[in-house]
Amino acid sequence: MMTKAARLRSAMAERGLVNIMATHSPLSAILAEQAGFDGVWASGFELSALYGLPDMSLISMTQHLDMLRAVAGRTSLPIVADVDTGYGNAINVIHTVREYERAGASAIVIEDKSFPKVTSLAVDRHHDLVRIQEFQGKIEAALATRSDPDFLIIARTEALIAGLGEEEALFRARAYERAGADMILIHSKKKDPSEIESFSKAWNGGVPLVIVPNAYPEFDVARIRALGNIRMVIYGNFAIRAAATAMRETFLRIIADEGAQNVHRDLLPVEDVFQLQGMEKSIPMNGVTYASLFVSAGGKPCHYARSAAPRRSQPKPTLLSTTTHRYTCAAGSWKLFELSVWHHQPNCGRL
Ligand code: SPV
Ligand code: MG
Repeated sequence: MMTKAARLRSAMAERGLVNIMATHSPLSAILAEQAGFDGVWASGFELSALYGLPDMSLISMTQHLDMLRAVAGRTSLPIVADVDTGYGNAINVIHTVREYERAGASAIVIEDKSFPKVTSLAVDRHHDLVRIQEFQGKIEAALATRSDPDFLIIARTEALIAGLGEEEALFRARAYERAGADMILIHSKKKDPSEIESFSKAWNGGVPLVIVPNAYPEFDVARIRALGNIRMVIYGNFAIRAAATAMRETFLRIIADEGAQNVHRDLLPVEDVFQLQGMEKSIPMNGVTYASLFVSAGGKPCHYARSAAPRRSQPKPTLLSTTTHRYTCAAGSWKLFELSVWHHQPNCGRL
């Protein structure tokens, strides 16, 4: 059976370009899968924002891995993990690759900034890069550690982000390819795609490119495809921005309207959330739920009642819950009330 990493590689080979959506939670990954994305990006920026923190190496590897495991448990999509600088030197990278592969990632993106890093899109921030040889060592360590040969090691150069220019970006990208990187991620914070288009045209390496068009969103799939050497596009911060936009608007409307009487019409009905939670897989959502009440006095049955139960009792109904109450009269006699909730699911039978 093909691993998810192998699937991701063959999707790139067959379709020329894969679309990867940023994610910060299992829910956002489920929605990305339903929308038709080819994979999810376990984004450091998104997870930092989810914790209400800046993307400045404040989120630990453990926090990131915990979320990645939760995401892997709820989506069948391959996960491209944003491991920032690899949490330290080449030794840390070895540990990183082992842990991320084990947690369910299909690829890692490791960047040539020095630790601690600051988010690439911040304007007026200084970005330090590590020496080329040092970063080559990290790539080599990652390659030597992966157990699935299809697990992708993507080298990200921040040369344009650091203001070092295209020559340096190309020089670094070539060095990272020589170290064995499967793909090169070239990032830019310029508000138009000119730097990326120019880099892509100048790139004569043998491995394909990855881009993250956060700062230059007008760079659409048609324009990306036209360049011919970009195989992966990561929509890097769109999930958390979409979530924050929706929450802010909803919360403000509830305050302004003095209630949820208007805004609820524009929100997903709770039944849709049940579906996203996979509730129908664990609790019967169709069929008939009914209750039975059994009363006994002094140990002898004296009353039995049942709400609208189905006529046919096959297949057997499922007992969801039973609660028992003992009621003692002043004279000392007692009655036992037993309330049971049953579910009859005609097509699926028992849970
Ligand atoms: C992320 O999503 O964490 C990224 C992309 O690394 S960016 O924030 O644009 O640097
Ligand atoms: Mg990041």
